[in-house]
Amino acid sequence: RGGETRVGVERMFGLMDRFLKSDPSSLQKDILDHVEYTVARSRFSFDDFEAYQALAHSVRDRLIERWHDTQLHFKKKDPKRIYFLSMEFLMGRSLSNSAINLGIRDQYADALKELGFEFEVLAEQEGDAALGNGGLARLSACQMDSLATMDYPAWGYGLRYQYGLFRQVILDGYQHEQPDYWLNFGNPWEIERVHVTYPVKFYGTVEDENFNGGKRKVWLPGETVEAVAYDNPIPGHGTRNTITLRLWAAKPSDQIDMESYNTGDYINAVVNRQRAETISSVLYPDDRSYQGKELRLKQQYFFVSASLQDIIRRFKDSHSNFDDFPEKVALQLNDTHPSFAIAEVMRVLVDEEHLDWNRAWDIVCKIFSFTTHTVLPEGLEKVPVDLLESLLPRHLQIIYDINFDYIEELKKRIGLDYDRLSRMSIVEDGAIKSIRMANLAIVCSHTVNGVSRVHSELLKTRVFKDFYELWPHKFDYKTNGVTQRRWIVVSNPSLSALISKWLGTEAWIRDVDLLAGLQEQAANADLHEEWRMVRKVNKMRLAEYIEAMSGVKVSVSAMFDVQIKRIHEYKRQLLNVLGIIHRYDCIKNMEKSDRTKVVPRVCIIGGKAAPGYEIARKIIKLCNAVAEKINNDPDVGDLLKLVFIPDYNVSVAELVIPGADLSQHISTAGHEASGTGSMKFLMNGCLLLATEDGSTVEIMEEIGKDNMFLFGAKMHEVPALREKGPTLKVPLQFARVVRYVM
Ligand code: 4GP
Repeated sequence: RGGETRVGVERMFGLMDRFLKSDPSSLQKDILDHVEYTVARSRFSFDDFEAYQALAHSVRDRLIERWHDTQLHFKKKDPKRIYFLSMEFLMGRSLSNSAINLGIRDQYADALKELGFEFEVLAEQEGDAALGNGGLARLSACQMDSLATMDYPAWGYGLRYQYGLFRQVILDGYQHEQPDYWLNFGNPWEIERVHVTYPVKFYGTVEDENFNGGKRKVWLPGETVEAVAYDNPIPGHGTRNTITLRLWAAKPSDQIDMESYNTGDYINAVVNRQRAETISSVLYPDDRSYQGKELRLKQQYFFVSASLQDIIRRFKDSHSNFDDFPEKVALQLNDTHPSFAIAEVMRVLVDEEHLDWNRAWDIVCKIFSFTTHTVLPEGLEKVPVDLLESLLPRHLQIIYDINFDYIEELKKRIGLDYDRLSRMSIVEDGAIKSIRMANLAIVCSHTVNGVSRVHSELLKTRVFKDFYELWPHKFDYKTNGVTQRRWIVVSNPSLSALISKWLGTEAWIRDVDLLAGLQEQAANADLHEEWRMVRKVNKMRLAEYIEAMSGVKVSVSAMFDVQIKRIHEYKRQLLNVLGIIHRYDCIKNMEKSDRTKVVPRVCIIGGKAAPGYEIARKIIKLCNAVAEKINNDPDVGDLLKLVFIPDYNVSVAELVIPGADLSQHISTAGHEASGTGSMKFLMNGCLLLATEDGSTVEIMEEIGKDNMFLFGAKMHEVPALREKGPTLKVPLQFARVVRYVM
């Protein structure tokens, strides 16, 4: 540590010349240096992708400066830290967002122009980081941006999957899945921390050992895997706060198993060790149902164990008494997926730190809070006891012990109501004995939140009714939000400029409530005209994309009617397609003279189906089959088009949303926990056609009933309608197609 002498420190500061400069010629020099030394191309010959790589590294340098400062600041201040544990983060691209949040996007654009490059074009070279499935995962990404912007001392923890969400390719109308090896061309946004590694253990046995005149449990694991940290700095907007998203990758452990090497089968021994890496190799592509897959459980425990070792290490750096732990640590469970963290904290405190059980339990009850994202019963994870017993034998014992104490306490509170006791138990007896992860999370968390007011009501009155009656104080809701940084500033720069101009400030980029100031100009014809122009340009961009992706030419003067989200029965893309068939049929049967009254419409649908979800896959096929028919009917022409946009992801959403006139959020009432797509469309000035479900109820209160097209049955009407059965008639010519596909 010779550098830490006074002279050494002064010399270092002198050489660093403080922070990197962001004037055009410094940026140009920086980019070219990265072309030469990082990308290792000649500065006289490099293509767009190489320019993107150099640009990304130049932005990353500036991120790193702030990131170091942030870490140092929080280390000194030692505030309570928020740890957000999530199996999924759907980050999308990073370049524009980072440059904008650092406040130097325009400087880069100018600098690049002189070098003969366009910022926008280079930004499109970046692939999406798709380490998640749907709403839950994109919410995590938005939350990281907001935590950074709002100056929170926050950390995100997750998994660095080598394969993100599959790429969707449409062949003959059917979805085909292709692996997304997103790291193929390197990832400039992450920093590998070779020295931040932790052993994660699996399998083995639990033995009793003599300790302090009594007995204690000792877990003798059968397999050890190494977790290596990859840090992704997340910059806030208008602040130097730059927080960390730490993702773990699995590597074979350093501990050499002499046994297998001594048997002489060197090659097999190496190959076996290499298997460790499979833990973080692939994201499960199902949203909501993951029951009983060993690899999935391994992933869950792997990231939880590494994260907690890291969190506890950080705590112990400046604290010696675990009673202070709840003052310094808040652990947010993003759905039930990271719930093993509860048993893991108990294990570490009791088995490794030797706290007595009650003291450890007291600490656990103060540090966890739990967000649930679903109302669907299949979304509530269950882990078969058999599997857990072999994979994490000590954790199973701990969960049993927690359950025992809890049920005893429960009996005192509610008496011997065995039905209710069995419903509320963490352990489910039955053909397959399992652990109910949601029950574990509720019992041990101080707060359980739904993601909209309606969702929270459903949790209290249906999904977790028993628990609500017992602990009403635990239940709360936090209606989801989205970040305007990504969903206006990055994705719709022209609208962003328009808003800043008319509000006379950019402060809305940090404080979204300021958008309400536009109300004063609501009747201003100039504003309308400018906004219409912005929309038109965005529609042209989208129309070009549609033609490139699907070969369909669409007219920008038609209404763009969009439904983009995961394909799910409850989200009712099927109903949308049936509606389109009906519209087509009406046009066909119309007098020619009446057709002039029809508003031309381009229906756009996009989304991925979980590979094992047959009906969802068929909905995609149906959509493509109907599109084929309609788009090739010259008699209908521009009056109606249907486009299925393949491989829907964050970047596609950034392109589609600003160009939409109408967007559909037509889930069966009572099924969408919140929904966040609606908010993104809304902030881009798009009209909503929506059921009264999830967040739309609250959106309607904000914008007024007159500004939304309410659709379909209300929640209380749904059961009777289900009873009655279908009433919709599909026209004959399509009935065959529907029957054939479905
Ligand atoms: C989703 C919900 O379906 C959606 O309503 C909500 O807006 C979003 O989470 C964020 O809270 N759930 C999932 C999931 O994505 O995997 O359960």
